[in-house]
Amino acid sequence: GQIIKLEDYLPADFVIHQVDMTFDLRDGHADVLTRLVMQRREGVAAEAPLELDGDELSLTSLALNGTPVSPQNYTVAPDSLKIDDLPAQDQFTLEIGTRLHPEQNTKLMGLYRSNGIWCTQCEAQGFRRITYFLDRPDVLATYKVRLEADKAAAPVLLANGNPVASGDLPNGRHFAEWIDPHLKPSYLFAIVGGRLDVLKDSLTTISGRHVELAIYTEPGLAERATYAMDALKRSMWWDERRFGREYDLDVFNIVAISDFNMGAMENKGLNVFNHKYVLLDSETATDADYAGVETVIAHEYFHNWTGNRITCRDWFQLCLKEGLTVYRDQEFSSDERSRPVKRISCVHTLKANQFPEDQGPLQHPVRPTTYREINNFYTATVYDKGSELVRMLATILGEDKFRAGMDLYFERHDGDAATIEDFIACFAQTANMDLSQFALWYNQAGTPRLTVSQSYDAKAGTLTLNLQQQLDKGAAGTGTLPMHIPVRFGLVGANGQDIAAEAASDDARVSGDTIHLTTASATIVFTGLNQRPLLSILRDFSAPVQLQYEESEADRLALARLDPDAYGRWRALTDLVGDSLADAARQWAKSGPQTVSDTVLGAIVEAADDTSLEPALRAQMCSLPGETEIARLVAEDVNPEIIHTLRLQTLARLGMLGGETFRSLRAELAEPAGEFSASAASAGRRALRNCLLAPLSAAAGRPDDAAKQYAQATNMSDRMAALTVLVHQFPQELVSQDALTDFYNRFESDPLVLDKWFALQAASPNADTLERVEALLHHEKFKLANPNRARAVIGGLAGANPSVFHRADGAGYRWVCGVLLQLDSLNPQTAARMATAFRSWRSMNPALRQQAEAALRQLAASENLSRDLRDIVERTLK
Ligand code: DPP
Ligand code: ZN
Repeated sequence: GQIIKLEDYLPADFVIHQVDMTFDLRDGHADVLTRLVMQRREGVAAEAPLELDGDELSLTSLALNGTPVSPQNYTVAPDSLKIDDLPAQDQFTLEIGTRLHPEQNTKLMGLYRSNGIWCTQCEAQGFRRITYFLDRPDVLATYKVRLEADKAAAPVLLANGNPVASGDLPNGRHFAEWIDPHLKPSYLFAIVGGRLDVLKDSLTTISGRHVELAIYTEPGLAERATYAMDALKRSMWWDERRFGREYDLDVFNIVAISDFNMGAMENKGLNVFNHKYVLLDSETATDADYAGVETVIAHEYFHNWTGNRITCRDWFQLCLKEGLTVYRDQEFSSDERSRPVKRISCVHTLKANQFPEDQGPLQHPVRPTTYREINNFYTATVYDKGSELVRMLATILGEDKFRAGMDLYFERHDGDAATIEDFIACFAQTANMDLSQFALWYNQAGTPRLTVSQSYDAKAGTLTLNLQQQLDKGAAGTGTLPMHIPVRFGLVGANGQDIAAEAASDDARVSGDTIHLTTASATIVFTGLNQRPLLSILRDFSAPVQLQYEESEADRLALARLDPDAYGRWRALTDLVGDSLADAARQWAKSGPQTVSDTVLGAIVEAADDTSLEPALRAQMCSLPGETEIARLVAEDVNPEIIHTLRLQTLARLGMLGGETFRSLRAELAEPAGEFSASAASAGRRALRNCLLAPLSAAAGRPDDAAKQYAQATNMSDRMAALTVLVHQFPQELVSQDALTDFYNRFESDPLVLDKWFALQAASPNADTLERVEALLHHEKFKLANPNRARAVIGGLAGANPSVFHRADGAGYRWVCGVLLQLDSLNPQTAARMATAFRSWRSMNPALRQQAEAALRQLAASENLSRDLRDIVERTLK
């Protein structure tokens, strides 16, 4: 495939002022007529041809200013349309007819049908699968869309913008017309048609605009969008309050779709969602599902300003809208729920998803400079690290200057297709700061190591801190210059309070609770200390770095107990537990079975029981890191089998130590039946209660508690927690099989819940899991073409079942590659995404490395790999 480079960016030769489209939706095909009002851009050579993008298109008509274009004046192929002899200066209209086959579109890009519903997905390059177009984000136009369909098949017809007309047509057909008055790039285009239920509401914006809100679902499910609607309204109000951003159309529509590649899509005024992020109630969804819906609803809504009103100049700038919008949705959740709990869960996600990406063969900077397939750059680095960079900017500037920079960005770039440089320039201006060193964060890939050491001089009453940053060259081969790292910290006294310390040296700037490290190394001396303080370092995870800090077990235990900063307590305990497990796993590989000390596990029991902390935070503190997380900490020559056994044994020991405490906590936290609330506080209590079930069951070595909880569960969080313990810890027991059968019988007709049933079995560490998963592929409810179902089974195994995926005989690797090859022929984007499970193969032990490489090489040797999957496989092998 061809490599696209940022440095080659040039604006298009032509501009598109206006787009008018008519969709004639029929069973079996759809005819699209697109009328473009265009003009050669000033300064472009008069003889330059117009080259439009296409993808698997078939042209049915082509006219210029109303007259058919003669065949010698154009060249057409499924992926391009080139037209010569266009006017040198004047505006012209081009009419392009295309015929589509939505039912056959299993890539789920462009126009397709999901359970009979016509819908579209155009980001990043799906619009070129609908019509020939300048399908690039810097081509902005206003759109008018007319939809025609059979009234019974599609009583609901939606498009971007505001509805302007509708009515009946002969032969049981009808039409609807929509106008989107806002300039937009083609990737934000959307239409939907189908038999849909609707949940309606409305809201008045801060300046008095009345907005009709609607969430459309498949028949019979609208009631399950109640929480999503509530989250939408809260998002709209929050964006007014926090960022001064108001909604700008008369309607805001959301449609929930069963077959969807992404989580959701922010199309202007017509968000299309994976139904997973819309539909829920307490019987079918876990608390994590509720939080996910809230986050994604907010995220897509916030895109209206950060993404839609201000979009990206080119796809290299993806983080301009995604990193910023993730930052905004994280802030929303922090304000709506608990700030430390949200921060901890974001840090957890970043370390689990982005750190391995940064340390492996798929490494790329937050703003990449080359790609072969843009679909493969919707990554944790662009999204989650991208958000961390915005968060650092806010830390460096402080709240007021950050907000002023955002205001300037909205004002200056409204209606633009902008770049990261544009974004940063707004903050440099409002803060009157040179941010060029900060900007390195966007261009240099990799996770810097932040090495910290301290020494206390009792006589002088000083604490000397040395901080060093180092960035190694990784797969991306980008620069390694020192960056601006904001390091938040606290010096904690024995009484559990922060000591106000004076910095004596200005080697690196200390302002308030932040050290600004801008050089490779810096030494800072704090004076006036009459006791050795505990150093609470990198509070709030103020920079996405790998902390290397020789911290004694005693200090970590003390901070886990004393740090007045909740994040700091979690950090100290998590590092203590994680390092202990990683050390034990390394040692085990050399010299046989190891254990984690009771002192460490005792600190977990203490945290679980600390009523000064909110339950959700206690749940975070007392959940052992997962096997993949432990593998990440082990870092090289990983043996997943050892990690699996070590973790299970540690869980059992924790359950023994915590036995009485955990049991009485579980009794206290039990909710009276029938009193379900989805609130963060209730969810936190369930989280704590449920996270204690795993150690208690492991200690007992019996499934009784879990079986009882499963039988008595009145909500999905409790039910899933119990079923997970049964399937993970007691896969062979009859009660576990019975529970799985019961779960299936209860929820057979509910696809979202059934995904959980598939995923859970794929994630079972049992010896016969591969055979079972193979059987699941032939289950009557399995459908490879449905991304959620494919992700449940393939992702359940490759992403959530390390001891089976990394089986010593390589059968796990081969099975995953085999299914990916099948999936690739249907849906390349989803196949490529699942293939990233191999990104850490080089950190495995030599025998596993060999197996993984062999499986990947065999996959790479397949002839018909999509560009998407080939790109991932080849980069992973490099
Ligand atoms: N829909 C995806 C998101 O919101 C891509 N824009 O992140
Ligand atoms: Zn987004």
